[in-house]
Amino acid sequence: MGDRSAPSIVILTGAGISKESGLDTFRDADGIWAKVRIEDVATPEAFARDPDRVHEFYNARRRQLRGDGIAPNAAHQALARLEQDWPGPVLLVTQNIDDLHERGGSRNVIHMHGELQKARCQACGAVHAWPGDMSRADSCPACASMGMLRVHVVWFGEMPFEMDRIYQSLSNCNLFLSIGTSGNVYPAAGFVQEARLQAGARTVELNLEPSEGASLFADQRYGPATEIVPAYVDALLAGAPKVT
Ligand code: BV8
Repeated sequence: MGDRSAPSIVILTGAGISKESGLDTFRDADGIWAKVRIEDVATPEAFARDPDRVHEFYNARRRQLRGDGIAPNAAHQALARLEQDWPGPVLLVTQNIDDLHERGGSRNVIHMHGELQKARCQACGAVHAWPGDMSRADSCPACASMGMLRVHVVWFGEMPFEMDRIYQSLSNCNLFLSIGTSGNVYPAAGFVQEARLQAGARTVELNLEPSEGASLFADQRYGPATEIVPAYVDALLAGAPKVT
């Protein structure tokens, strides 16, 4: 793992990889955005307008994530195996705010849209592990300000995290894998172009169905993540397909 002369891989994941672990996606028929409006719960304006509603939305998702029966699946575990056994650098960039990649064994992970079980203080900027419910009655463990904590995620209209590191890795990777994402949300949906045009990388989409950007990928495999991801990782580790 990590021999810089060996081919490097960047992986982008979305909600589809956690679907078979029991977590809803966003845009599928039974998805989150079919139940609540983005404008009411996932924008800074929504939080300013009705913080209790936004806290409740994320408290419910946090309780579900920590609930029984929610665990990493074979797709999460396969990506951890790839990170462990691939001779070159492997970076996992996820749009997911759940912790199933880490619970599946992945270590080199960037949560570009943040993490559900973290709080950020809007007064001092400190970030805290926050496994429980969050409300306006909570004080910041660092500066003691009350009512200034928010969930440490990226809302629409906000800048995603670690964009420089992500673009740096995309601009010199040999293989770009996109897994379980619909390709609707930017800047993540633009990464395939970045990898192709900047690095001349091989680009592969692994998804249940063609995404918005399917035609931008050199290769596609369709099916449930728990089936197609372990199969693709095994083939990759067995030396095929060649990363040319
Ligand atoms: C920004 C955290 C400035 C919170 C999220 C350019 C053009 C148009 C619009 C824009 C643009 N640039 C910016 C915008 C605006 C906006 C945007 O993209 N809007 C969209 C709606 C048009 N983007 C932003 O506001 C971003 N910020 O742009 O800042 C900037 C610009 C340039 C460079 C730097 C900065 C911030 C967006 C982040 C918002 N926060 N999440 C939370 O979770 O509550 S987004 C959230 O939705 C997720 O994190 C994820 O990113 C996105 C959902 O996408 P997916 O994960 O793909 O999920 P989805 O349900 O859509 O699809 C699931 C897929 O899985 C499907 O394809 C399905 O077939 C598949 N699937 C299902 N089951 C399975 C499966 N696959 C395999 N196996 C299965 N079993």
